Amino acid sequence: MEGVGITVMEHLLIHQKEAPMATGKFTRLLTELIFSAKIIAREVRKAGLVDILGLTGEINVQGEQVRKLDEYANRILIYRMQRAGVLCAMASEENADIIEIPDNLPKGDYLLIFDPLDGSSNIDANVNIGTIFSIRKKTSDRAYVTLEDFLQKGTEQVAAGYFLYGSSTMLVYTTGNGVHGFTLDPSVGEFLLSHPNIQIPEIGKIYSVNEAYTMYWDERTKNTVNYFKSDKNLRGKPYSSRYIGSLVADFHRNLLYGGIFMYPADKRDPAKPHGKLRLLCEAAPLAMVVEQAGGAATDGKQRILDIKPEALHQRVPLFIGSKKDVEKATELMQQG
Ligand code: AHM
Ligand code: MG
Repeated sequence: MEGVGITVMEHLLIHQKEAPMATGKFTRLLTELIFSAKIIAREVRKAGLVDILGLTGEINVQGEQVRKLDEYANRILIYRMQRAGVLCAMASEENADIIEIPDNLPKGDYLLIFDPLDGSSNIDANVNIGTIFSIRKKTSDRAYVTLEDFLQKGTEQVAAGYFLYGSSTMLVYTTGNGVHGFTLDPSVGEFLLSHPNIQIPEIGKIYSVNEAYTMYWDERTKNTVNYFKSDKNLRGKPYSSRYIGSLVADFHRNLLYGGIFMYPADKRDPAKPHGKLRLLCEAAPLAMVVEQAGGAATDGKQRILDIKPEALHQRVPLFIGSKKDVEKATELMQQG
């Protein structure tokens, strides 16, 4: 019927046969995650107003409120998801250790890993930011959760996706049966199906990388990036350069338009030889999304989803996006 959209839950029910993991518990998890994201979206919307209206109280005129939004998003997610009754533990980009579910609260078998507010350094400039999530299931028989439960390959994810807080708020996610995008209709407060079965173009038009770090790259990385700027590539002409500096926003644009996002390793900080982005809460969930959309993701050598994490906050180089572009970048990163 005209004017009526399909909600996330309706969509999940329709596709339940294809996604046997979509039990009542998973539905509960997703419902609570969506509610948390709506609260975060509301606060993100207010972030701009804070400076203009000079609101006082918890808010500091230097814009401290804005910087604290990532902390706020983290607290909302932890508080609400701990009470969802379906998780056995969580891990957040903002917390050094795993987050347990208190003994007085009901528990389940799911593990949730998230980056509460990716790209948060951009909030001051009203640039799109987002929440990235990865959902897994505890594989061990132990009653309690250990770090080992989190250190599983990305192939073990049962669902992954992100909320994007932009000119509209979107949810893009996969349960392993394609990628679907939903846009929040603020008038009814529901995410409605707006982008069914997203497919990333096989060859893109865009390359996204922070080129200011060129002097810190090795020759292979320089060659790889140069490939996308030359006319000797798959397109026969240079790709366009687009870099927001907010992974979730850069990723989303490339998912829809086609392209490659690169955050290679660099020699800026010898303590971080593997690039900046985190395997568990950034690279692996986006890798699941991109593969489900027909794209690819590697660390320049191997598939992101096949990397067995060694630490909760492990960083990885990331090459992610259109299949042929990522394959070419991975090939070039092996040469020389
Ligand atoms: P954050 O999770 O602290 O926001 O950091 C990750 C962000 C990504 O969103 C983005 O792709 C990257 O950092 C940008 O880094 P740089 O400024 O080095 O290009
Ligand atoms: Mg991040």
